Amino acid sequence: MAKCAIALGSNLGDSLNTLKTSLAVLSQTPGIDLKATSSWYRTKPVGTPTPQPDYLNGCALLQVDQTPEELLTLIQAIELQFGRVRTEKWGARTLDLDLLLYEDLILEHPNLTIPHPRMNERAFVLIPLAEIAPDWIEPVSQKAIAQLARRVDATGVEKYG
Ligand code: A4P
Ligand code: MG
Repeated sequence: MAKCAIALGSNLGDSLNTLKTSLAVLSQTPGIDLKATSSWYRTKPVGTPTPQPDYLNGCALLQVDQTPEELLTLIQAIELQFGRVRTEKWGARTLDLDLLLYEDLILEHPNLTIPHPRMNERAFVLIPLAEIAPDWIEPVSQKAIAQLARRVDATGVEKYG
């Protein structure tokens, strides 16, 4: 099995319920073990072209039998199951699941980049990820997640609940 980290985000609908239920769906998928879940964070939207509600974000660690491509197909199917409609790029969404890390793999395909290309600048990814995988070395920067998390501005990222 391979170790893998994912990011979860939602800023439409009953976000907390959507995030929790999507994790339950993932953990019930054959070949996937849910190993750890971060706290949830309420975060200010980053880089969105138009104003949007705050997000709820978190991260999870999985052990998987699936390849990265199989995982991408799976998480996209789960996004659709939770009513995600893709309108504008970076639009508000009921559920966004991103593949962050897969072992120490570096992959650049037209539809799949691992590590996630924007994770190293994003406090809403690194702060939850550092809770559950502080020592994981991000293979592009060769830095530990805890170290990357210390470098980002955590303004607008608050623990939820
Ligand atoms: N894709 C390539 N690599 C990956 C990967 N590692 N994981 C492709 C998942 N998908 C990957 O994604 C667009 C395409 O990226 C997919 O078809 C897939 O083939 P999408 O989920 O359809 O669209 P998106 O999420 O709008 O675009 P993208 O580029 O994933 O956006 P981001 O980077 O996820 O940013 N602010 C806060 N506070 N919290 C957030 O969660 N999220 C975004 C979206 C912006 N600002 C945010 C948040
Ligand atoms: Mg996405």
